[in-house]
Amino acid sequence: MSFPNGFLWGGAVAANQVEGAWDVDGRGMSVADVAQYRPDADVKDYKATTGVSMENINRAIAEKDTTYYPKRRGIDFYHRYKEDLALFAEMGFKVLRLSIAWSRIFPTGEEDEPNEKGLAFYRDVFEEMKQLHIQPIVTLSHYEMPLALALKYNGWTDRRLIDLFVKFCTVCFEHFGEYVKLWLNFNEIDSIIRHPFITAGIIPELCEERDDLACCYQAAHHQFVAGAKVTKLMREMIPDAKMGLMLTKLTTYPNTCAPGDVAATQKKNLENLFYADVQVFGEYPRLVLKDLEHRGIAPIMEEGDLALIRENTVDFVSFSYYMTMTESVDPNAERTPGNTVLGVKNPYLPSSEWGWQIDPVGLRVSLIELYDRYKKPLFIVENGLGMRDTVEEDGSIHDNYRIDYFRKHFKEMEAAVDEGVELMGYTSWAPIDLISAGTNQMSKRYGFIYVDQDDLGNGTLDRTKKDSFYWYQKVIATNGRDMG
Ligand code: BGP
Repeated sequence: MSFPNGFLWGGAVAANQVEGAWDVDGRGMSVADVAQYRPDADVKDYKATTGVSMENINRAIAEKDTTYYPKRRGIDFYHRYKEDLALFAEMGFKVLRLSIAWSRIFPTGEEDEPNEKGLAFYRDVFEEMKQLHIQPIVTLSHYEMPLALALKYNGWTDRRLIDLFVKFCTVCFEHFGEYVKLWLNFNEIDSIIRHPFITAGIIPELCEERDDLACCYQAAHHQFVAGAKVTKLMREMIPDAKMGLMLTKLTTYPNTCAPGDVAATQKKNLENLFYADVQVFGEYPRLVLKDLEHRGIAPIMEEGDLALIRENTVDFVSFSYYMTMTESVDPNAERTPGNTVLGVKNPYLPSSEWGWQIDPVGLRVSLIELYDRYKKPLFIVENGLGMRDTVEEDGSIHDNYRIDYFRKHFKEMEAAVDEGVELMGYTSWAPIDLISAGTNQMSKRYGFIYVDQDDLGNGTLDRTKKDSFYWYQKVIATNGRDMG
């Protein structure tokens, strides 16, 4: 058993969680800059940590300090990218997934001309990666659209966002097409219904005419159309590039073999896969669409939308995988949080402090399900373990729990490849500690590289290699043969 030659091992980050420099070189405010760290919030309640209101957005805009707005400072990748890229290269990375902050290129999303300093930053990053032989895989939209577009249009609920996004992508393809051959459109596109603001700039209280959920499906439709247009554009502008969709793979098992649980589980999984179905098959799945129609929340479509979606499907399927859930019709079943979801607890699985259930076999199940359904190459673009780390007196960090997590997941990945799944690569979330998307904490650490910063931004920002750094280096060097 072995991973294919040329397997793309690496790591994944997002601009809003690492760059910092939120008000530097002409960058505009993004939806990430108003995400507040709330020390008293229950980190297992994702609605409390990701929810927004006009009141707290306005308060955030008036506040220039970064202490409670950690994504404004990130881990200062903006100024330290050379050091970080060198560390990734030392681990042997073949690929790095990163995103381009829309608000660094078009500060409000509506300027006629792009911000030259923003373009220069990414050009420098891609040039440096080229020198280090690290291939980029770039997400065009990763939870960081210009805040101005959320305020003016209520984000992606408005159809005008399609053209604004296409304009941004045109600039990205024009300036970075020579470096970037792997693109992803919308990070975790399915998360619109779970955290509409972060994903699509939707401020629920502005959803006047249609209810919140209808707004979300409308926004998703606009993203499907935009995604199709952008794929078409990419094929014209960079013929040797490939476009992938990006799904939060939320595999759900029936909590029992009671037929009611099985039926409820089936529905959950179809709802999750819906976002990939549209982008791979080029059409809305009949069952989900019917359900949306019954509930009166089906999106309004314009003539030509479905043809565009049909003619411009994606080249590959990428996804994040952290945990699995179960489903039950019993209202009293014990629930547990996952990646911005709440599901029924699985008695067979351990959980992290944040409640996310650890399930390596579920990764194999997910890979096989996705490959069998879509018959497209797959790319795992996020997988990892958020934990608190302890720095020993001598500065070392013994994160055996992280090594154990990855080893178990890699073995299942290998088994899926062995069964015939076409897997292009794997990027861990995240190779370096960064700000949590869901809780805005720094102390929920994912990296092979430790960053000296606490939840309130105290610390030197110095980088230190954890034990897992050397372990992953060995895995990559042996293309997964040595996971010991
Ligand atoms: C995914 C996001 C990432 C990310 C990761 C871990 O949903 O695409 O941006 O951060 O999950 O989540 P968290 O940071 O909340 O632990």
